Amino acid sequence: MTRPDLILLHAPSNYDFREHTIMYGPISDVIPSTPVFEMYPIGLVSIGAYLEKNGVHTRIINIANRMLKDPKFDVERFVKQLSASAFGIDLHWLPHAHGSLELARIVKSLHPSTPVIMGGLSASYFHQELITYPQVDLVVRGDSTEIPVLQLIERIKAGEPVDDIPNLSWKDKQGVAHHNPLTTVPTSLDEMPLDYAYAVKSVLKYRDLVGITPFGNWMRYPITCAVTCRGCNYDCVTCGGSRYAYKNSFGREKTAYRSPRLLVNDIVSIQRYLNGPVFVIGDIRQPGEAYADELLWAMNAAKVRGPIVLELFAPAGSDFFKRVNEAIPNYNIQWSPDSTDEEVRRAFGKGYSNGEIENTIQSALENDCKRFDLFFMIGLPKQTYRSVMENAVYLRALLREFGHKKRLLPFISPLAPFLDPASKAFENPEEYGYRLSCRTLEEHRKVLKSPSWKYMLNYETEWMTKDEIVMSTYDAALAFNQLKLEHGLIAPKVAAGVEARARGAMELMKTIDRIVIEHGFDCEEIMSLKQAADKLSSSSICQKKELHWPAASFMRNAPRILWAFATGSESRCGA
Ligand code: B12
Repeated sequence: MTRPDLILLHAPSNYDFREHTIMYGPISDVIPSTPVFEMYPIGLVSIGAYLEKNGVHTRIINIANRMLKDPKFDVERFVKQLSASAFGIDLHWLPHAHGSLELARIVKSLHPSTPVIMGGLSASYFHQELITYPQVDLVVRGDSTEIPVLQLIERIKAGEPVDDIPNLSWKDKQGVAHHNPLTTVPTSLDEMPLDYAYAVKSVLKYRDLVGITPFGNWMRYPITCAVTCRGCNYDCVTCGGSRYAYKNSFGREKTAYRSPRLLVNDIVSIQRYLNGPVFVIGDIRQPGEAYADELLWAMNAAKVRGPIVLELFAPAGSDFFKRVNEAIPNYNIQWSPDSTDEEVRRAFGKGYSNGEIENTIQSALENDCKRFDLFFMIGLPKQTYRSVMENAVYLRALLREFGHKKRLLPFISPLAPFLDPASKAFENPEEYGYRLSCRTLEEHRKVLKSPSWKYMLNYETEWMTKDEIVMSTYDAALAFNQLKLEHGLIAPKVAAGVEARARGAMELMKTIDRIVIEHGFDCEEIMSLKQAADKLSSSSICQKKELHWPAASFMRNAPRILWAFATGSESRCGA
């Protein structure tokens, strides 16, 4: 088996999730991962593919998924037998602060002379603090690290100095940290394909399927994504991927895009292997109508027939959906207006009206949109308990109008566990009505060891305490659940399951609070709740499957994968 030059590892959110009682609650109910956030950043595939193309052997190992799949999986034993010129660990999402640092500590203790590299948006934001941890040798900063990582690994392999590599934070022999300028910020993504062929080849090369599996349930639900952009033109107040965040913390002046025809190549290439939905990240109108038109034209020419999910960042009219429908027959929409309270939505940075939301939904449904998912959030500026509950009142009217088509699905979830670092609200909490209880990386690492998601929250607002954020989440979820049941959007059995888990979760949260007041976090009483906490930490605000678009399982895709290999993995869109 080839010895990799670089091994990229992904850690669970809290490394000790298999032993400790952690009532994660609903923090991952509306994403594919479980609460340990076992999904790795898709950028690891991008780095791996770029390095392999340049002759650097790169292997991805999803340690979190291995730990999840096998309760007896011995991380230390496994890591000990690995060999590479360098190890990379993502600290992309801040909820990995505990797991990523712990995994880095284990790697460093078992391979003291092999460099440990960290990267991702949170690693970039906290680079000055991160580099001071003894288990961290190097941090590659920025939203696009393919080029500096390649340079770094080549230098490491050649035993040459790394002191002039862009975007790099490093330590000299005395342990003093240096931070090279963040100058590699590509203005186009045309040199960076998200090449899934790399992942497929890697399975064969390293004979490891579990290790590269993106998340626990992926074999049954093989969803993939295509990335239109890095950066964003919008400025949502709590988003660590907003224009403000990219400009101030990740050195990005302008959003970078991937050309429409190359993006279609990416999608066609994915659909050669898999029949699952492809999530197109970033509103395709963001670079302008001409981009959207060219992309749709190219998708049509390439006969993209599998399910495609498009994101909206702003309202859209009939003309847009008509063009989408003509180009891609199997399309779905995801949109996050976040609140039906216009004042809250405005304070959050989204200026459109409820009337515009209604027109958008109507236009999409009239133009054969297969499913329209509408997302709402809890923990926003100016949002009170009452305003959270009023979302359900408004939605009742909305579903009365559009519900009979059974294609409009609303979801509500909390902004949890963290307000994003680098967001406007994190940088200027008072200005937006936030009170932060954690600022540093170390504070976030520690708080991830809390017994419930209430204690993990790194914020509360002028309008809601942590308790209110938690309880309004479950109350609103119960109301949404009832609405979906009444409109036939979910089966009675599904609704009953969600209701039982939401009520159970509320009780458990209160029990944990009572124990914490009396005995603190680390006690026998908390430990005894582990089973209940694990059970009530998924599908407590909606059933995860409600979010699934139709997909054939990985096994049912196997013939397609073999065929793609037999006929060569390179593919071109018909455009
Ligand atoms: C797409 C997306 C998702 C997808 C995930 C797709 C995936 N597998 O990566 C979904 C919807 C599932 C998701 C979920 C979550 N997300 Co999200 N997501 C995004 C989004 C919109 C785009 C990211 C993107 O396109 N990246 C492009 C790819 C190609 O690059 P990349 O993965 O970032 O990797 C590059 C660099 O980051 C870096 N890098 C990454 N890892 C490593 C490791 C090493 C060693 C090195 C050297 C470099 C490196 O190099 C890579 C290549 O250049 C951003 C917002 C934005 N506009 O950026 C939010 C964003 C990243 N997500 C965010 C959050 C909070 C989450 C959740 C925690 C939310 C939640 N509570 O559920 C979860 C966590 C999921 C999990 N781990 O299970 C925050 C992160 C804030 C922070 N600093 O913590 C962001 C910034 C904004 C937001 N609120 O949505 N997300």
